[in-house]
Amino acid sequence: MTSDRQLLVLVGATRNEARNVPMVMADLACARDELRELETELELIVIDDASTDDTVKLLHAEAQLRGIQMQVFDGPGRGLSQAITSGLRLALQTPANLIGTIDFDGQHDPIELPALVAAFNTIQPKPDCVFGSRFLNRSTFIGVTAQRRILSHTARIALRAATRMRLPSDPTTSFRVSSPTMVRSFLDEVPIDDLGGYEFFFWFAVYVAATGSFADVPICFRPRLAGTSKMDLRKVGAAAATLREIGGRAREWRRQRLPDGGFPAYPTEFLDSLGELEGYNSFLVDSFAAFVRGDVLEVGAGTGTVTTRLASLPTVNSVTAIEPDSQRFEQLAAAVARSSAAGIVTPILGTIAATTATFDTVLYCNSAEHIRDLIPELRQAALRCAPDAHLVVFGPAHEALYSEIDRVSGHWRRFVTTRLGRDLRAAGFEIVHSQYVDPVGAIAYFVGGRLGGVSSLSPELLAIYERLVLPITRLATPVTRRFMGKNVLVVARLAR
Ligand SMILES: Nc1nc2c(ncn2[C@@H]2O[C@H](COP(=O)(O)OP(=O)(O)OP(=O)(O)O)[C@@H](O)[C@H]2O)c(=O)[nH]1
Ligand SMILES: [Mg+2]
Repeated sequence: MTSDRQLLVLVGATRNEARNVPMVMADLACARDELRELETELELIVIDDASTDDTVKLLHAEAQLRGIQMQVFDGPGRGLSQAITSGLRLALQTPANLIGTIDFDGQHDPIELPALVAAFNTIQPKPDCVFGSRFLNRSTFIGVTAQRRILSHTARIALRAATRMRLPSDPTTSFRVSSPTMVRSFLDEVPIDDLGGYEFFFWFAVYVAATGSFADVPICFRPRLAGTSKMDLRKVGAAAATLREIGGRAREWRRQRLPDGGFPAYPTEFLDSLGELEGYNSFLVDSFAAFVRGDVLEVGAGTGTVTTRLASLPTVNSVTAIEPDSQRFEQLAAAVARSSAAGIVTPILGTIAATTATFDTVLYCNSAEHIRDLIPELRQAALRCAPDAHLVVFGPAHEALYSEIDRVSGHWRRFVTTRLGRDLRAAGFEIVHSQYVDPVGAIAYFVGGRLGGVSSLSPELLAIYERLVLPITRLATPVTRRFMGKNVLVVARLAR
């Protein structure tokens, strides 16, 4: 291959598609010839998950017959998303200029590949991904049951609502061509190891929309030639359950691409007043006190409001309180010196890198949302966990509550429990406990912060919160702990 030609590596996944393979391969051979007109060579990577029919045998026979460059690998046997991501990892090891995906059930017409590639080559600004869309004016979407059509449209609408972003017109299509750079950055940045079913496809679509540019090309979607669909209700339910999470991640990915996250440079005052709320702080510490014991590392201790309370818990031997901001650290050191906990607490100016010791509890209380790259941080935290240690993360919940207060505070994100769980697993933990805390606070925060445009918490507001909201929210938290609250609490330990 001369250097002015480009290489398209096309990744497909198969499970019992023997009756479709001959025709798909015949069409791929035509596509290969057409692509040569665009100075593009085609190579295939197929990930097969233990097909019990002749899929693999036929793939090899057809590739040889038609002179198609192809490699077939055994998949991890954990569903389509994992099969595709393992194929993409292999594609990244080739000199590919373009990486595509296609179904092997005949629903995508390989003859349309040149149109996808041409769009990729010619559209300006250059897209990071071209999506083969079933929903454009010139698309056709035939041989598909009404239920499947409705499902695809519903997914599209739900994703738009969850992300509040302009997305590709068909974010669940699996017929696409992407730049290797975009594929690599997705695989590096996003914790995908436990994405199930078809989730990879819309996660990647949302990632592209949040971090890069895309183009839509109409396709003629065909009926499945033969065999059976592997889509089922359970997979649809699992995908729907990730909607809130992907919505939050989408906006975080976008924030991470703004200079300084789009946060204002001026410091914030209201955090300090929260520290004066006796009742609020007791409530907060009460919510996770059962998981705190032994030698405690508190990362992002702020001005020490939680630190001194931790030190007074009967289960705690010592507290190492780390704070990276020098002004807050001074207040922290002063608060510790003033308190009866002085002998138990060691304040340190810095980040988690400031200690190499191991602890029985590592706590992030309202600090994980300030850390831009959370998974690398959690991996650092894992290194500081004794074998049976608890990692406790308490932080703001629900992207729908993200308001000006979060922005001026420099919050990269608000959490959902599923998202923290996925990040923690990616960092080597397993989840012990997961819940939402403070539902009434969530409503107050939504009304004040999102609707009312309140951008700082005045002492009067805080006093009202403490007197009226806290007593009710203490009672209501057990009822709403599974789905709603102003905060999340997730406790993990090192995976065994
Ligand atoms: N390796 C692997 N391939 C899979 C798995 N599930 C589905 N596939 C393949 O992925 C492609 C798409 O699967 P389909 O079941 O047709 O999914 P779909 O096209 O979204 O759904 P339908 O419209 O119902 O056909 C086909 O080539 C399947 O063989 C899996 O678990 N492992
Ligand atoms: Mg299909």
